Parts: sequence; C-alpha cells; structure tokens
Amino acid sequence: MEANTTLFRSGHIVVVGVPNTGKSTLFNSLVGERLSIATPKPQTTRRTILGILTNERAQMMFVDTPGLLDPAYRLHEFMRSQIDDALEGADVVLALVDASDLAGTFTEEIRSALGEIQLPLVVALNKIDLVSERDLEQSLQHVRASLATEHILPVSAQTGKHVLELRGLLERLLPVGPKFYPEDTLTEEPERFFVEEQIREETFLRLRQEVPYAIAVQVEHFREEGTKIYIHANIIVERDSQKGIVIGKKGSTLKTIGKNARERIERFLQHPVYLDLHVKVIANWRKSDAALRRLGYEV
Ligand SMILES: Nc1nc2c(ncn2[C@@H]2O[C@H](COP(=O)(O)OP(=O)(O)OP(=O)(O)O)[C@@H](O)[C@H]2O)c(=O)[nH]1
Ligand SMILES: [Mg+2]
Repeated sequence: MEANTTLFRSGHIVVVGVPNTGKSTLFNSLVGERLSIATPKPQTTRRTILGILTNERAQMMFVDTPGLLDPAYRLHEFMRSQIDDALEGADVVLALVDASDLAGTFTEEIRSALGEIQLPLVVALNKIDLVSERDLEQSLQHVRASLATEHILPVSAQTGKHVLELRGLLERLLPVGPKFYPEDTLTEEPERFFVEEQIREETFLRLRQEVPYAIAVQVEHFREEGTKIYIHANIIVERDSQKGIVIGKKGSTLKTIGKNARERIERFLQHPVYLDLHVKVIANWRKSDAALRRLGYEV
C-alpha cells in the first residue's frame, strides 16, 4: 500500500436556481468550456446539459438545468421534469441565487425547497460584481440565517471571482467513486445539439419579447463537404407572423442570425462551416406532444 493515497471522488453536481440567476454562465465557468448557452433573457436553458471535468483527484460531472418555473406550456413541463430527473441523480446540489436580486431569487418557496434537500448543498450568491460589499455582507447573513448548510459562497460567474474556490469545495463534497468517463470526455451530447443551441442562442440575443420562446432549432443535415462542414438547420416558429419577424426586412434578420451563429459554430467545431438556415412553421409546437418529441423535447 502506498502511503498518502487519497481516494478518487466522482459524482454529479446539479446546478439549480430560478431563471436568469447565472446557472449556465457558472456551469461554463466551472467546466472551463462554453457548453451551455447563456443570455440576458430568463428561461434560456431548456434541458439538462452534462459537462465533465476530470483531474487526478476527481471526476466532476456538472449538470446545468433549466430555471425553476411554474409550467405554462407542455414545453415547460418537459423543462420541469428535466430538473426533477437531474436532482434524482445528484450527489451534490449547487443552488444559485442572484446577489443583486435576492428578493426575486431567494424567495420563501426557494428557501423551503432548498431546506428539504437531503444531499450536500452549496449555495452560490452569484453576480457579486453588481453589488456593494455592504449589501453583499447583509445578503450573506440573510442566506446563512435561512439555511442549515454551512457552504455559502459569494461568486461572480462573469468575472470568475471565487469560482476556483467554489470548484474546490464542490470537489471535496463529492463521494468516493470511480471514473465513469475517459479522462478527456467533456460531454455526452452530440455536436448537432450544440449547433442547434448556438443558433437558438443567437435568436435569443437578436429577437425581442415572445419570439425567442416560440423558437426551436433542428439540424437536418450535418456533413463534411470539401473543406467545410455543411449544416442545414431549421428555425422552427409557431406562427407565420413570427416567421416574418425571424426573416426580417429583405431577409436581413435571418442573415445576421446566420452569420453570427456560423461564427460561433466555427469557433466551437474549430472548423469552417457553411450554414444553410431555413425558417419553418409548426403551429403551436410548444403545446403539442408529437411536435415536442420531434424537436427532441421528450415529454
Ligand atoms: N454581472 C453579472 N452578470 C452575470 C453573472 N452571471 C451571469 N450573468 C448574466 O446573467 C444573465 C443570465 O445568465 P444565464 O447563465 O443565462 O442564467 P441562467 O440561470 O442559466 O438562466 P436560465 O437558463 O434562463 O434559467 C446573462 O446575461 C449573464 O451574462 C455575473 O456573475 N455577473
Ligand atoms: Mg441557463
């Protein structure tokens, strides 16, 4: 037996919190790769995403989830079930609250939900770059007084402040366990999924009000053609009027979305891409089980 051997740790760290608290931004920062899309609009994330980080001591399987919400559509029920499923497989729960909006993100309902968690619980007060030290101190006291967990950390997912400390703490809280994935595995999702998400992110950034919420993206073809990867993708909307908005005057909006999305995808795939984007209507897809299944939201 070697002296001084520490046991290898592994497990799922599930990131939860109300919409827009910065879960996906923090998840990306913890994993060290921009795997999950993050935008200023709430309810950006629709399904769980796995991001794996392996070092000599541990394999950390981070799971990003959609923001907790009251389901208004079948799509929301899918999002809700994604959170529940993720929590079932969790070894550690990382709950986010927004330090610049404690009242909106650390509600009575959230406090009682967190109080019921039987697993190691870490609460990250995110967006500390937006608040004064005095306000932060008060917020920390409030959160400490409301929850039994001793693991409460201020962070900024955006600037990276305290993210390494947070990662170290999460690693120590994992149970002893084996390596589930080869060391260089980053995720389980296929490349197509990330392509769809990057196009969807662009629609969230470009389009206003309800339109992004009525959008799904589906890659139809993905193949190498000469020196480029040829991608044919459909932007799905619910109504003809939304189709007009996505296309824009003389196609200008779709052109901008396409150009920006292509650049993102090229960075992600590290390869030149030809992106062939189309807009299609599937009437009320958010309410139809059959359409949701077709679009990869298994309900
Ligand atoms: N100033 C500041 N902004 C942040 C920080 N973390 C995230 N944000 C911003 O907050 C917004 C929401 O971030 P997301 O990571 O998409 O939040 P989310 O919790 O994943 O949101 P949903 O997927 O909609 O539930 C984005 O505009 C981020 O850039 C932070 O530490 N500081
Ligand atoms: Mg998100």
